[in-house]
Amino acid sequence: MRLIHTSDWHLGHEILGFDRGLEHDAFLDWLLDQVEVLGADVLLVTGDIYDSVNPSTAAQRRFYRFVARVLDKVPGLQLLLTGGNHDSPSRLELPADLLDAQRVAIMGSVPRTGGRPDPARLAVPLRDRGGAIRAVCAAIPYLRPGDLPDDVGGDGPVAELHRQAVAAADAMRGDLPLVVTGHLHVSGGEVSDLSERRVLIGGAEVVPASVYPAHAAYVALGHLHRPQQIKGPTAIRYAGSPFPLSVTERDYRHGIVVVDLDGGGEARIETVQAPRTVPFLRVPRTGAVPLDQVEAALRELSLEDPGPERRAFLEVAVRLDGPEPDLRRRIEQALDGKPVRLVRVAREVAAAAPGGGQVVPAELAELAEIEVFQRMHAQEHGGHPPAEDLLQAFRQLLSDVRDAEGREAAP
Ligand SMILES: [Mn+2]
Repeated sequence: MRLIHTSDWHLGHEILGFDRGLEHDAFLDWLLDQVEVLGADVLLVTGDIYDSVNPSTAAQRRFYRFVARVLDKVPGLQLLLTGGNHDSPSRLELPADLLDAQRVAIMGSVPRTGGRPDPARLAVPLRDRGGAIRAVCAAIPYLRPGDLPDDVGGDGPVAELHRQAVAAADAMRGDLPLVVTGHLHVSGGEVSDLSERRVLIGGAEVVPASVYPAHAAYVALGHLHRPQQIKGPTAIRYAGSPFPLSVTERDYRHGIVVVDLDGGGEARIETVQAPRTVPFLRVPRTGAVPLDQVEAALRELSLEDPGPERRAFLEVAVRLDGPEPDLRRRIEQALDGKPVRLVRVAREVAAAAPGGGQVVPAELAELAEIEVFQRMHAQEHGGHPPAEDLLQAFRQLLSDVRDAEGREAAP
């Protein structure tokens, strides 16, 4: 049987106020074709379907319309959706009662039995287009503290949950292949600079690849936006986001993963790159150059205008010797009339830190809280970084605030 694995759509995403709807529509149209052309039996989406727990009606309409179209166009296709940290579990599961449970399974959070999380109910049979069960999935969504069982194994509640979910899937599958999903940061995974790091404070949510059993044929992950394979006891993959969600994701090869499972529990894996609807430009291509050179390069940009929603996104990187209060205005002036959308100005401050030449983001909003704390400490205390116990206290404070906010507030 053939699965298509995709992830981290972030429907409703904006980049500095610029809507990504056109890119989402293009991706979903392309995905629909791929599902049909590649003859997929199951479409697996591993979390962060929406960009926010409270997505716009436009984002929800886009999602529902896609579900309706793909089920209609590809008879017998099964859809398995799992929740991410950006998704509201109950919102994601909301349409489940309107849909044929045999064709659409939605696991927003860990199901509960008698008020307690019941990881055994994460097991979902995967069917081919003829309706025959060909594999079983331990469909593990993003895990919030309330999703976790008591730690009876001694290696933490996350490992315990994986054990229970896999045991339930194993009991259901007999000799059929096992698939496991997750929406988390598995160690070894590469983090992209801006989009994900604010939800990964102090490595608290990093889980070792050893939670996945060697007998799993495929582990389908979401959360990290760079498509990548993870070293571990079996085939473990992040599908990645369908297109760059921040300028730092510009060079990733975004796409989908096509997974063929044979009866013997082996997976054959191939990636298919998705077309890029809107280009991401950077001036200069790498590194940073002085402002006058940036201005000259920007004035030389020669681009046709594809219309407001298709204009390229642009990142500019400037090397500065000192404060340059006019930076933004000068860049905007050099870009006057150009059909591009400026989304980031990175500054390289020559002698700012020991080691020199470090590119620092211009916008406070791009910094993780912990970095702001570290920089403020260095600034206030003669360049000294905060001591480890102080950092630890800061992380604790941060995590308490996050918990109080319901954790989902992260970007
Ligand atoms: Mn995520």
